[in-house]
Amino acid sequence: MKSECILVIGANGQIGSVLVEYLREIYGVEKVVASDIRLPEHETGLFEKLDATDGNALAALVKKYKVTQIYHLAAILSAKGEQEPLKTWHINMQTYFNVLEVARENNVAKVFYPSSIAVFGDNVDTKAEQWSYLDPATVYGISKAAGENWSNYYFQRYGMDIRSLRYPGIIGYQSMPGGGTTDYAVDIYHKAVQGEAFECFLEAKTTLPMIYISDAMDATVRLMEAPKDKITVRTSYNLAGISFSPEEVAESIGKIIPDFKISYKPDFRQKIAESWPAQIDDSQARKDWGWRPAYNLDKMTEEMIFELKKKYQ
Ligand code: AKB
Repeated sequence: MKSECILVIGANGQIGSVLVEYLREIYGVEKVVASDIRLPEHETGLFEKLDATDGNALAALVKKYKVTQIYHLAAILSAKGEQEPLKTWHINMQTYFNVLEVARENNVAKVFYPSSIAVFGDNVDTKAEQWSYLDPATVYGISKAAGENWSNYYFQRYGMDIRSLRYPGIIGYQSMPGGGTTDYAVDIYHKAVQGEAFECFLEAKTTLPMIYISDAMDATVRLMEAPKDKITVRTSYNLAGISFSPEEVAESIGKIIPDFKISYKPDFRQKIAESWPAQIDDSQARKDWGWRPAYNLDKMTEEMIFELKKKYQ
């Protein structure tokens, strides 16, 4: 067991709730402190209620547990962020500034910052390269692009070890996403398994980069565990899993649930999706710290349906 104390901020969200369990398996239950502004449905270890816009409260937690690593997952996502742009900017940036400053003042050894494919905009045609131009179209994307640059600034200026991934849409059976443009790709499986038809808020052929939750967890911890000299990107690494459209995921589900039905009613999220690339080039992550995804679309579909069937039985 490693001698670490890891603080996860935003631990009750889609990624956080799975990551906390994953980290506890690796480092030990007592080494991972989960925190969130909301109380968890069930506590499975140390939990602290935290509003991460309150820097003093965050500093007190870091001191109390002698935190050595922070995973900062709290953020308002792309679709929800468009409803209240200035509030989204405030929450996404203030929480990250608090993390950066508290980590600096308390010599926290490593920080994980989740960025997103939302940092890319219309300037990228189909495939986003590691160093493609960033012209995000949403306030969420603008905040993530700014956060990436602040990560690099704290690395350059203070030598802080901050590591980051540009997550695609994450698909998992354990938790529900909230407020994102890629959320349909989780919801579709829940409807299919419950024998319901699915109305999709994106058009049939809108291809977006996605990743299965197990691959996302593997990539996250692999990045955080990589030797420091292997990390050549201090803004954020492109990360790719599987790119697919609503029509393709429906077809994959149809191989297991043949009477599954999908219809399309695009809303404001279509425009957000169209501003994002369809493909991500993650060759830098592969080269630097050995990243490889294990899941393709059909393999992910099989596991999603198998796990969700158990849940709804
Ligand atoms: C969203 O849809 O906003 C997120 C993301 C791609 O960052 N899932």
